Amino acid sequence: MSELDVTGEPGQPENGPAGQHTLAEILTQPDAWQAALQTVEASREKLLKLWQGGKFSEIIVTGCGSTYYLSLAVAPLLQARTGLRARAVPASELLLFPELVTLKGGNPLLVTISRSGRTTETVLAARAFKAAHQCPVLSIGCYPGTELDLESDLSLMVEEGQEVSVVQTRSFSSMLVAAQAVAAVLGEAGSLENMGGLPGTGRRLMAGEQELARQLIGEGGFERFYFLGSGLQYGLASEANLKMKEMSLSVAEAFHFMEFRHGPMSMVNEKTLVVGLLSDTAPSYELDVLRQMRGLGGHTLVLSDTAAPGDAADFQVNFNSGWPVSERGVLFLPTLQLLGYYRAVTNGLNPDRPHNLTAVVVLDGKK
Ligand code: F1P
Repeated sequence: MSELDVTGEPGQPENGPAGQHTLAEILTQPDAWQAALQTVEASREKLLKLWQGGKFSEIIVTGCGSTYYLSLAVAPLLQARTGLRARAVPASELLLFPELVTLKGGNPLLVTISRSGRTTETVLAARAFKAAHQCPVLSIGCYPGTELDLESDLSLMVEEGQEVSVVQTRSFSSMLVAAQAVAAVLGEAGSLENMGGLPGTGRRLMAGEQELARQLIGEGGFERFYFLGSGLQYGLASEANLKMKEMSLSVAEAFHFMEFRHGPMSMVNEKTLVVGLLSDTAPSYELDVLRQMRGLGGHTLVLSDTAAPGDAADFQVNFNSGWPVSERGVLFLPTLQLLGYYRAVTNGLNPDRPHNLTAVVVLDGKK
């Protein structure tokens, strides 16, 4: 098991080879998934006590940037598992327009997701939410002892997800595994045993994914990147888009599969890579979209559990996990992160130090 360089603060990369920290964090993330499962298992009783004591009317999931996209992946999972309406909103929307998010007289549970636990919008939104609803806050993050941790009624901290890099990779996927485990516990799916195979599967796939991403980016000559994901995958497609932008300053966008036809596909040309995150329940619709994009000259990379037909996939990664997508969503992430990483280094950029970005957005003077 690789040594996880657990650090004090995100976004403090020392000098050295470009992207050394980002690549190390991508490659070691399966170790952090194991820790995420252990963190949730250790808090199972507290989690069930908070849940059973709440009689909640709905679940609001919130974060910023990557952790907002993580919220988009987590909310439908919580809804599917618990049967309760769950909705993802950016923390700034919850902070500035709360009346547009929660129903009056409701009894919502707020789930905050934040690597640092210090993002001002998320901290202020959680504080205002508690004051307005006297409802508990459940937080998922990587850094204990921060404002958000102290603000929360129950915190699930995956310290092994901590990172030196600014961009979220290992932290994102470890918080996703923690959230998937929370959904399993709240949905009374029983033990987390079957998720225990995720780290080993992630390690098994990593070398092949790394080689495919390196070759695809190095030799593909692509200039535009579109990430398509529907259902549980839309949040992950959105995160892939952000990774490509943050690390490589490339033209990238995320869409629901079928939405891509309604205008954005006008952008597809011979220098376009369309990456499809296939679902379990609508693959025929999704593969038809990819076939159509190939017909427009685009190139396609399919990420799926089993092999996709060659007329829809120029390239593909198959996980062969046998698990439902509700439990294997994290397996999409390493390839998506590696695409951004190799695009950045191919462009002569340093993914450890993304242009214009800091690891945490703290708004001065906002309390
Ligand atoms: C949220 C965030 C990241 C973004 C960048 C700046 O941080 O917006 O999503 O990618 O790193 O901060 P956090 O609340 O998850 O710590």
